[in-house]
Parts: sequence; C-alpha cells; structure tokens
Amino acid sequence: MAWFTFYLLNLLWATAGTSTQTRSSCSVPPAQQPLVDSMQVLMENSVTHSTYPNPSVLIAMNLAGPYNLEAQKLLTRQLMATDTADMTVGQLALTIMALTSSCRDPGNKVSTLQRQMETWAPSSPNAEASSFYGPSLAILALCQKNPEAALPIAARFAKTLLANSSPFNVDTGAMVTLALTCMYNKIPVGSEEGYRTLFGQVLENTVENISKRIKNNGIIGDIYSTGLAMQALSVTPKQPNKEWNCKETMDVVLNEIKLGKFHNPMSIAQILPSLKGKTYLDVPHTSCSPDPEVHPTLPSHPTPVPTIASNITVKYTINNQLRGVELLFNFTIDVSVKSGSVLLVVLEEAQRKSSTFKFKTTMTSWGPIVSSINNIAENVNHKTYWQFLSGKTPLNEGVADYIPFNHEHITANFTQY
Ligand code: B12
Ligand SMILES: *[C@@H]1O[C@H](CO)[C@@H](O)[C@H](O)[C@H]1NC(C)=O
Ligand SMILES: *[C@@H]1O[C@H](CO)[C@@H](O)[C@H](O)[C@H]1NC(C)=O
Ligand SMILES: *[C@@H]1O[C@H](CO)[C@@H](O)[C@H](O)[C@H]1NC(C)=O
Ligand SMILES: *[C@@H]1O[C@H](CO)[C@@H](O)[C@H](O)[C@H]1NC(C)=O
Repeated sequence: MAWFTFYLLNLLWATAGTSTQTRSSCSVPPAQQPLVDSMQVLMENSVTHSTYPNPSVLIAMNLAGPYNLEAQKLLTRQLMATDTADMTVGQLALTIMALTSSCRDPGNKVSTLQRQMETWAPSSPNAEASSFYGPSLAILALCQKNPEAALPIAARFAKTLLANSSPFNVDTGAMVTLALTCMYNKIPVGSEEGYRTLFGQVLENTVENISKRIKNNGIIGDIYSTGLAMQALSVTPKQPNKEWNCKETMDVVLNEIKLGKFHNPMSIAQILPSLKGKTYLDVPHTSCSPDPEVHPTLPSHPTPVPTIASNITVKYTINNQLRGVELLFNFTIDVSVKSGSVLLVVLEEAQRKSSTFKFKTTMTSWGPIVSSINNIAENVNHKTYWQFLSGKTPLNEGVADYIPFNHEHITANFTQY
C-alpha cells in the first residue's frame, strides 16, 4: 500500500513536472565542475593558427562562456575570413551560427545559404538518414537569421522527412529536432495551422525515435550522440511517451568523461552545451560583453607515471568486396606498435611494411578520416566509405582517437551507407 502511494505520488509529480516546467532540467553537480572546466580548457586550447578552424568549437565556447578570450578572438577572425565557396550547406550553417554566437554579422553568408536551400533536394527518394544532418543545420541557421524566409524551406524539408523511411540515426534526429523546434516556435500568429501540424508531426516522430534509443544506463544512441540528443530532448515541444531521465543521462556522461572518452575537441564541442544547460537554440542570445576575466577551476592532475612502453601486436585487415570495383582484395597483416598508440600508428606501420596497405586521410572537423586505402577511395556519389571494425563491431571513434589493445583484430571494410 505504502509502495503504491509512493508510486502514485511519483507519477503525479512526474506529470506535473512535464506540464509546468516542461524541461526535465538537470545540471552538473558542483563537485564535478572542475572536470567539465578542464574539458572546456582542452577544447579551447585546440584552437591554433595552423589547424582547421572549427565553427562547432566557437559555438560551444560562446554558449559556455569562453575562458580563453585569445582563442575566441582568433577563431572568430579565422571564420570571418574563411572562403565559403566550397562549403557544404552544413558547414556554411555552422559558420553562420558560430559568427552569430560571437555577435558578428555573417553578412552575405545567410543569403548564400538561403539560395542553396531553396533548391535543396535529397540525394535520392530514399536518402539515408544522416544525409539530413547538414540540411538540418541549415534550417536551424536560417530559422535564427530569417524565420519568414525559412518557413517554406523548412516545410518542404519536413515533408521530405515524413516521406523518408531509412533507418533512424540519433545524431541526425537530434539536429532535426533542434531545427524544427526553432521553426515551430517561430510560426507567425495567424498563419495556416498546416505549418504547426506538419512540424509537430515530424517532431513527434523524431522525438519518439530518439526516446527509443535511450539505453538502460541513460546513454542516448551512443556516447557521442548523447550530447546532441540531450539538447533535442530539453527543447522539444513534443514530449516522448516515455519520460526522459535527464539526471541519469548526465551521470553516465560525467562518468564517461572521467574514463577519458572526451579528448577530441569536436566531441567536447558537441557535449559541452548540454553540460552547461545550453542548446544551439541559444546561439542568437549569447552575451558578448567581455566579462571580468574568469578562471576555470581545474582538477589537480596526477603527474603521469612514465610506464615502460611495451609493444602490442594488432592484426589489421583491409577488405574490399564491393561489386563494381575491379580490384577486389582481402589482405591481413600483423603489426607491432607501442602499447597506447592510436590506430593511425597501426595504419602507418602497416603502410611502412607493405605497399598494399598504403592509405590517405582527409582533414575534417573530427580529425583525419581515412579516405582511401590501397587506391580505393570513398565516394559520396556512390555512398561508399572505409568502415573500421574491431572484430565485427564498428568502432565509434576515428583512427586518430581509437587506441587498440593487444591482439585486437581491426578491419577496414569498404562498404556503403
Ligand atoms: C554523416 C556521418 C558520416 C558519413 C560522412 C560522409 C557523409 N555522407 O556525409 C560516413 C558514413 C562516411 C561516416 C563515417 C564514419 N563515422 Co561518422 N558521422 C556522420 C554524422 C552522422 C554527421 C556528420 C556531418 O554531416 N556533419 C555536418 C557537417 C557540416 O560537418 P563536417 O565537419 O563537414 O562533417 C564531416 C565530418 O563529420 C566527417 N566525418 C563523419 N564521420 C566522421 C568520423 C571521423 C572519425 C572523422 C575523423 C570524420 C568524420 O564527414 C562529414 C562530411 O564530410 C556524425 C554525427 C555527429 N554527431 O557529428 C557521425 C560521427 C562524426 N561519425 C562517427 C564515426 C565513429 C564514424 C566512423 C569512424 C565509423 C566507423 N566505424 O568506421 C567512420 C569514419 C571511418 C574512417 N574512414 O576514417 C562518430 C565520431 C565519434 C568520435 N568520437 O570520433 C560520430 C559522432 C557518430 C557517433 N555519434 O558516434 N560518418
Ligand atoms: C520514427 O517513428 C515513427 C513512428 O513513431 C515512424 O513512422 C518513422 O518512420 C520513424 N523514423 C523517423 C526517421 O522518424
Ligand atoms: C577476409 O580475410 C579474413 C581474415 O583472413 C577472413 O576472416 C574473411 O573471411 C575474409 N573475407 C572475405 C570476404 O574473403
Ligand atoms: C615496437 O613498435 C615500434 C612501432 O611503434 C616498432 O618500430 C618496433 O620495431 C617494435 N618493436 C618490436 C620489438 O617489435
Ligand atoms: C563489408 O562490406 C561488404 C560490402 O558492403 C559487406 O557485404 C560486408 O557485410 C561487410 N562486412 C562487415 C564485417 O561488416
């Protein structure tokens, strides 16, 4: 009986929570703040003169409140100066949002993006889900800059999503939710109910699918989609059937941070807003008045004990069985590398030992992506790429971040998405 009353009270409380506060808000406990601060410092320190200027890093830094004002200024300047000519719509949108978050005028970049989105169409009637990730960013940026003009573009985008039936992708679903929530909140009063119904329907489907990907431990999709999914679930006007436990997700994220899963600056840029209670919808509302110098509280680092670097052996297979390519191959090599090396070192060692293992990388916001192996290159039009697996499981990090263990079997498999 007591249990039942308790259950009822909880239920009432939960219902009240969703209807009044709407946000299942949760925040980083003060004791964990230094952990988050040092992660932000790591991300800000990745900004240098030489590297690829990353708009997502500037957005995250401005949403969180920057510590390193020099890095903030440098990155803003670099992005003001970037050539937009061969950017994708997603990259253009991120650049616009990054400049907006630094209180700069993105100028004609907005009209360029608008023109591109007016003629946007999916690559095929049943385009894979992740191809909507960049266009979602574009809708979000246009919604923030010029919502009236964005309305018909967003409506067309929403209809395309409703008609698409490819497997759901959490990162993309999160971006769709942010973009269409922005639009939903900006439908002009007195406009047709059609817009509200359409955006509402897509939001409902998407949020329901995100909610189905919440694991028992609180991770949403995988650990690297969780930050974006948290943003989505904290702003959506359409709540999922199963209530999201934000605190549980927050706890698992903080734990993964402690385990060292967030050292890639881009991974930090995608998780930090959620840890600071911010979302990409806050981009137009950042305060750019220079606050009195704030200094992060950093955890005291235990000085790393120098370990005797022993070697490990990694089995590395490159496999191309795709039809339409005349050169089918399946080669395996054993390589010895220092324990603690990233996978990229294995690839380099394999290449040094044998010319069939030669590979090329391309620089991206996440770091180097392996674009070609043994002269077989990824191709967007064919939707082909080199997928990396450990045994039969796809890796969830790239070659510059993943650290193989002794006797691990890594495969690079040429496949399609
Ligand atoms: C689309 C996508 C892909 C596409 C990219 C091509 C395309 N069709 O556009 C494909 C299928 C090729 C791909 C591949 C991989 N991906 Co991917 N991908 C994404 C996704 C969903 C969206 C990226 C995007 O469009 N961004 C918007 C545009 C505007 O920004 P951009 O910087 O120009 O985007 C480029 C980079 O993101 C790059 N890219 C995409 N994935 C990866 C992964 C790595 C490691 C690197 C270095 C670059 C990279 O390709 C994009 C287009 O050129 C993101 C999700 C996310 N949260 O970011 C995951 C994501 C970035 N991918 C991820 C992973 C793990 C991979 C793989 C390593 C998977 C695997 N087991 O092989 C491979 C790369 C392997 C290699 N050859 O080196 C992880 C990275 C996590 C991490 N900590 O490193 C993410 C975050 C997904 C997740 N939640 O786990 N991916
Ligand atoms: C999500 O879920 C709905 C049903 O709730 C389904 O109709 C839809 O196709 C799913 N996929 C996407 C990408 O929304
Ligand atoms: C490729 O080689 C690996 C390792 O030798 C083997 O396990 C696998 O079955 C081969 N695959 C194909 C398609 O030949
Ligand atoms: C240990 O690994 C390195 C590469 O990191 C390699 O050059 C060296 O030959 C390896 N040593 C042994 C004993 O295999
Ligand atoms: C490797 O790619 C081929 C071609 O797409 C595919 O048929 C096969 O299932 C993939 N292997 C693994 C282990 O994913």
